Amino acid sequence: MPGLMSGLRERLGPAGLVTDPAEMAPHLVDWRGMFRGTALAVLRPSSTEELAAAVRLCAAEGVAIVPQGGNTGLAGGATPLGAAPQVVVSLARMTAIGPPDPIGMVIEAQAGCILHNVKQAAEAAGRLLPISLAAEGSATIGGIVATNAGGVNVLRYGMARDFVLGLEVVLPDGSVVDGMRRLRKDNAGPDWKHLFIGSEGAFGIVTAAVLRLAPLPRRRAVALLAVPDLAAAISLLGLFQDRIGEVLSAFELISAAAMQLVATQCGLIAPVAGGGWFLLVEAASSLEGLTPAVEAALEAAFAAGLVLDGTLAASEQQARALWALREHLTEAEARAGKSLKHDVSLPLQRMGGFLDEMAARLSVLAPAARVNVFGHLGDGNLHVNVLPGETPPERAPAITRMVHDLIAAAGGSISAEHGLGQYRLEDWRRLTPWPERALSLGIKRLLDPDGRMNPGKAIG
Ligand code: FAD
Ligand code: 2HG
Ligand code: ZN
Repeated sequence: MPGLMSGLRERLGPAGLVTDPAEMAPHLVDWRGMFRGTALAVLRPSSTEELAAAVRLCAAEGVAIVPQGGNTGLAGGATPLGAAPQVVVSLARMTAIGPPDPIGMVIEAQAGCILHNVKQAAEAAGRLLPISLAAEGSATIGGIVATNAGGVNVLRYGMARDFVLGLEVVLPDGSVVDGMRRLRKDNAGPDWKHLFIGSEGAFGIVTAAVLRLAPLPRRRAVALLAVPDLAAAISLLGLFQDRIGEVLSAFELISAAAMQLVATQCGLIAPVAGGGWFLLVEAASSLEGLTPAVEAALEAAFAAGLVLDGTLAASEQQARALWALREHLTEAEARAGKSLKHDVSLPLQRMGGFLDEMAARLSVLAPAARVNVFGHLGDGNLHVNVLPGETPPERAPAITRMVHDLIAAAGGSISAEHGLGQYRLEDWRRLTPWPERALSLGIKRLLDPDGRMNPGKAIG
């Protein structure tokens, strides 16, 4: 398509159009190397206007668009399929961060900003952007919004959706919708921004966001606890909700197997004697009574026989070391081999039954496989990842189908926080009842009638 390429080159300049195969290569594969595709080019616009002009040129030629942020997604959403002519649009050059407003409690950022940098800017003004995940050094605001990312603080603060006050988006026809309002209250018309939050690039391209900030807690208490079983972990969640619920900011579950992987693959050793499960618990507040309140809750937990062993970090350095165990779980798993990821949520009371049934079925389907479970227990979200070992690769789809079928039967979700991408689309089709699927497909048709936004991902 020489006409399109010369138009794009003219509009984006040499820094904005990448066609060299070596330079394009990292944009055509996800970070785990699970999904690969092809594209005509990688576009790197430096402004919303440039991006919109490029989208119009693509629309005129019927070329599909795959938005890409930090490429840390875990569902293949940012990897082009290459079935139809398509370009990757990287937001990497759109990185402006506005000055935080500490009284209005907002910050503005372009879509290509790294999450960590926006958090730092907020913290410099004494405020918190409470979206926290191990990939925050690479994940971008556009990707965070487009996946409605979760992370380790959802229990207290909510998902990305809860922090988006305003959005700017480029629609598939190249028109720009400027909704960068800084309002907590805005009932003037439908709140269309929520269609784009979590839409994984299937409706349009997010170019900037106004994000709500929270007060920055000046103190935190971080504990690592070993518990005998999942029932004890769930009871402990109730105990902490009763006693320190207002300040509970993370309640993370780590299986003994996952902790073992962090030790063997990353050399990080838990300072607590193992039970079946570990919990990483964080409470945060600026109020002085935080640590005594957490200590009292821990005493009650030990007295109730819910905890086998535990440690409360005595310094910020120790707190960071405990968090490092949690933050290395994905890396440790990746070092152990290519796993089958299952990012599920389900009602807490059904979690134990689901895990038992899943283990039983897996032992028949893939006896050589190992399960690596961890997750955000406080949100009912488990990462039930399967390391296949010597299992024949052709059995992978059956394993994932089995896990997703059990989740559907338990009234859960097959994508709690990572999105459908290309990885879960088929199972979403299979498991979503028609009226609900028809609704999603109708919205897709309305916003992207030619089906050129991230085809084969998220919706279809
Ligand atoms: P990408 O991977 O580039 O893209 C993700 C999706 O968003 C794709 O469908 C893409 O097309 C679309 N997209 C990207 N930018 C835009 C845009 N500007 N406009 C429209 N669509 C766009 N996720 C969680 O929810 N919770 C976690 O705790 C968590 N932890 C992680 C830990 C590790 C170590 C890793 C590697 C990943 C983790 N993730 C987690 C997944 C991932 O980091 C998030 O999904 C993140 O939001 C992706 O951001 P990104 O900029 O890398 O997006
Ligand atoms: C996390 O909770 C992320 O750390 C990644 O959502 C989960 O690696 C995974 O499966
Ligand atoms: Zn997670």
